[in-house]
Amino acid sequence: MSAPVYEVFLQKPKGFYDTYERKSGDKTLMHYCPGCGHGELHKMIAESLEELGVRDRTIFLSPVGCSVFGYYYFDTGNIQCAHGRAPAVGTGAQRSRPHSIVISYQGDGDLAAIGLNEILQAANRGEKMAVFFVNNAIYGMTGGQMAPTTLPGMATTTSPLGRDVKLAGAPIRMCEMISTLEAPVYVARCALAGAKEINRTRKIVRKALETQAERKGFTFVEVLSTCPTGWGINPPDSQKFILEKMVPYFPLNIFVDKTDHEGEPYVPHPEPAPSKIHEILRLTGHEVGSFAPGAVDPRYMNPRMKIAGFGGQGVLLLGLGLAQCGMMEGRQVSWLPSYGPEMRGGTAHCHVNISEDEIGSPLVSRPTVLLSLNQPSMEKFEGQLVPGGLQVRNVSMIPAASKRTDIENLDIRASEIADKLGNPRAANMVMLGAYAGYTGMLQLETCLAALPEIVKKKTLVELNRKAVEAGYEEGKKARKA
Ligand SMILES: Cc1ncc(C[n+]2csc(CCOP(=O)(O)OP(=O)(O)O)c2C)c(N)n1
Ligand code: SF4
Repeated sequence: MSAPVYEVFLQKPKGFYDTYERKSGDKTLMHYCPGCGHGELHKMIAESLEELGVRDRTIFLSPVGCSVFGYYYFDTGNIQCAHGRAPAVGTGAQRSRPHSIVISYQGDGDLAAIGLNEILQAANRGEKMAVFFVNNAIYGMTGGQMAPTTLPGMATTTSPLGRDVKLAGAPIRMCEMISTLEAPVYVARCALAGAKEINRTRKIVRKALETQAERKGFTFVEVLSTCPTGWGINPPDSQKFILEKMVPYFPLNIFVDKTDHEGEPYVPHPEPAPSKIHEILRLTGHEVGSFAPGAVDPRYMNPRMKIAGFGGQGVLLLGLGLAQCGMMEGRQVSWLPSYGPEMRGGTAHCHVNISEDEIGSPLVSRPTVLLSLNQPSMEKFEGQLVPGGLQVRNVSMIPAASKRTDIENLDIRASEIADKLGNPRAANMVMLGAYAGYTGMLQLETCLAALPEIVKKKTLVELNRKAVEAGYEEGKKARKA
């Protein structure tokens, strides 16, 4: 008799990414402490999204708290929200993309303290979103301070003698509070402790997401969850703590279930919204530049740029100019300034994206192009350039050599060129021209046409025009060489 063959599959839910990019070492591990409830709840949500077939139209809102890195795990749309503000962000996301499933995932500090108003208002309006409220009776991420849900007498780092309800009030029961409102269609409390309750939690999670898929209204699921680290209790005993100490105060219940009605039909997004800027501009009757794709070396396409120098060098204006030119040539653009504390003499830098496609974030942390207007900027930022990236250096202000051997350096005596033209402060426009001439990413005509938009003083337009042209020639010469 042959032995039965068993095949055991242990695998991550498909709702998760294969690798978690935040980990430089083991990309398969989450960052949660052993025995933490967050990982378990994440898994239940990811499994349900896959089972319901709605992952591709789900937007996951990460809070501030231990679960802040939700966007590294959930293979969905992701938005990281300011502390407590996820229900407000979710309102915007749901209303602008009504075909989406919006998940607001929040801790007790996030939801019941700083974000208490947001959650009550969203619940009262009956926004179509699934809120998962992780109640671990503590501020986990910041080291175990008292939360609105900390139990009476429970010791935390800010209540070492135990919560005194005379001073701190009694713990807030969120489900009971939300249940008094008219709009919510499903309000439940469950627990991540013991096989029976964990199973029940899985069903409740699924029910909340199903209710969203059927577009029936606002759902609120409070999950009593372990924080072994913050509580100073080992994982098995943490589960006992939930069942013995938390449940008596926070009874497990389905408080509201009004899901027994027809939901709104799922209507897919009518048609893909135009994403290319020239399509959008054409809708408003504007014609845009005639940039010919293919004319630019692919290395220079869709640059993620950082532009840096000292305050007064026109660094932010240079960034604006690049973004303006990109837009006039029919690309998506973003510009994000970063100021030093001083108006003059301090450091300044900005982030610019010029892209054929929609831009996910205006922040550029790994630039493909760096425009360094002075030496401290080069020293500070050239390490961030991706290998093979391009640095345009204003060598009038950078005596030192670049330390990177795996990038391309374009050296331009921008301040001296501008000085000869009449004003060294036009060095920023020399840099713009040089970048355009070297890479071919922006046409000279576009740069010149953009000038009146970016240089507000009419008397300075002529000087800046000459600066752009001079820089462009320098850049083009270097390209040929
Ligand atoms: C506006 C703002 N205030 C305060 C903080 C500090 N902060 C970070 S996480 C956190 C509490 C998180 O606790 P909780 O929501 O219970 O989540 P947990 O870490 O327990 O999962 C606080 C107060 C912040 N990041 N932003
Ligand atoms: S501190 Fe608490 S909530 Fe945060 S990851 Fe660790 S166990 Fe989880």
